[in-house]
Amino acid sequence: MRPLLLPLSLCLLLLCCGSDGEQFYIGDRVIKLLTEKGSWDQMSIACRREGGHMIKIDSADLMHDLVNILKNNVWDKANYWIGATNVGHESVFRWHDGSKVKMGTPFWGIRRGGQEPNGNLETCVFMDKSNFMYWADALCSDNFGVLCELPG
Ligand SMILES: [Ca+2]
Repeated sequence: MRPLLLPLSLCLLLLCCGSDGEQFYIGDRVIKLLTEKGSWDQMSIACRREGGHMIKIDSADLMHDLVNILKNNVWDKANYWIGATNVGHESVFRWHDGSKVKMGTPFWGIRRGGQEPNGNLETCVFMDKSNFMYWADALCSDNFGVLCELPG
């Protein structure tokens, strides 16, 4: 029994506590996708636990490369929080460093004829699996995965 038990417990350990993330690189940026789900605040803490912060997507090139990687690895079947929020910033969305989030194409999605962000109460930003990973705002209490950026 013992030789069977050991691999079984190892499997359980991996299921329980093993890596639930995928790390990859875009240029010199180190990005980690966490598949565990939580609120925007919870996943912000999860990124800090990894030693980084929620990803800041400040260029169309980075957005393009990121969406390609998500699609090519079939990681585009889940929603992921990114580091943009307008909590405490009124109508302006900002990144963790206080810089302004770019609006419009090629970042934000368009749905039902309306441009995201579209919600007064929706103040946290995620990459939307149902809209080609373009961004949308959502209630910060929604449960999504997260994209973190780690120090290079
Ligand atoms: Ca929205």
